[in-house]
Amino acid sequence: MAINTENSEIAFNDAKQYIPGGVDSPVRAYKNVGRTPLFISRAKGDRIWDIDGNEFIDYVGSWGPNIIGAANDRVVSAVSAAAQKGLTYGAPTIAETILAREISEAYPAAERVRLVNSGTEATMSAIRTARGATGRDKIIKFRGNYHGHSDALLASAGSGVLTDSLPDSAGVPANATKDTLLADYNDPASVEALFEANKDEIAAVIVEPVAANMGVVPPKEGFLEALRSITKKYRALLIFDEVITGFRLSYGGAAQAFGIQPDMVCFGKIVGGGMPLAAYGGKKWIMSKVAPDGPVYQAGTLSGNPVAVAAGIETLAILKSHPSIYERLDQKAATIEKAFRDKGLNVNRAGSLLSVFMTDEPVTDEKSARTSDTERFTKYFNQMLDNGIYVAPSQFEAMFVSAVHTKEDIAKTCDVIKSLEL
Ligand code: HOZ
Repeated sequence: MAINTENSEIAFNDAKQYIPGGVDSPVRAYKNVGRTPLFISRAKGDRIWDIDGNEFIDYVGSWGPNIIGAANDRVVSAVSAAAQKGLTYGAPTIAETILAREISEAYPAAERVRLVNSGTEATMSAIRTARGATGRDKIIKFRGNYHGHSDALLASAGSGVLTDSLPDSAGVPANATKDTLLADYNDPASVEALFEANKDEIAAVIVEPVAANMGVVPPKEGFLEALRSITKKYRALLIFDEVITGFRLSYGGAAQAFGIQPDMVCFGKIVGGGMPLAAYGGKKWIMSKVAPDGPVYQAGTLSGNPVAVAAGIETLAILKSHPSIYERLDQKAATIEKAFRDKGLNVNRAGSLLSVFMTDEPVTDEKSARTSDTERFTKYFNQMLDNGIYVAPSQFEAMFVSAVHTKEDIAKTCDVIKSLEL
């Protein structure tokens, strides 16, 4: 039976009077799944509640940050303590060095780290730095990989653009993407061909080491290795966008999980512990090009914000002191994966990230992801939601398992999957 969403409906109508589409980020509008978005009143641990009092097991986890659940007590205390001392200074703090050192120690390629406010800022700044460091303008990105909404990276972007079937964004001048070359995910030959056709012109390849914005698409065996060797061969930089995978696939992200170190990396989500914080980093020689050491400009009033930094430090401390979290996340996600398979559904998984695809084709790239039957996905989504399981309202987003999902949560989720009528 459909849950009561009367209050959310009123709130949505009000929001639409002042906010485009009633939301501050498009996928939240539930446009593609044909129902009113749930307006949230609170979230704690493994649960989230809407303003009608409906309670859900939360597998969105704020789209990734909540790996240790929502509003972890230790993180909230750290945030409150920092807030008492001032919300923002616009001046350096010792805490920023502590967080940068922690990131650097977890991730060998991040010899120097700059803290910013969002994943979009991190990827945009990493690209600028890569161009500044190499003196080359062109970059390669993969169709269906999403790296935030900066102009140069909104070409064949996944995530919300894919969800709403937009070709690309209006308002992005052709000139802004003219140096963005597109390759196919999991297809090293398409990358090599671009390098051959653009000799000495390509600054960097940016990739989600596990794609998670066209649904979850793991790299095929050898794909990341090939990117590493092709970029070396053509003296270009390899940038891992670990906004989703960083501190999730392992403490050292996808780089550690797959044993490949890039030249540069972008973080977001978990690194900010639920606060607006992200980071980009790279080898010392590359990051030395960033102002004030070098000529690549990037700045921000709220960069290294003390409250956000406190949340990041505490979240990473919790993850680091509980290394078994990653194995348990894997087991829980594997149990859900099995439930989908037993139901005859097509599922991709990498650690605690999963996506069920409404297609019989193996999903390995954007083209195959697009074969999904989105109407069938809508049926799936509505039945999950109406049975208390909160998942992303899009075929092209991930399901996030957290450290605080209990055995009972997983069992209930599997029961709901078993009962689906698609
Ligand atoms: N498409 C974004 C995640 N990949 C959505 C983020 C949000 O709406 O908060």
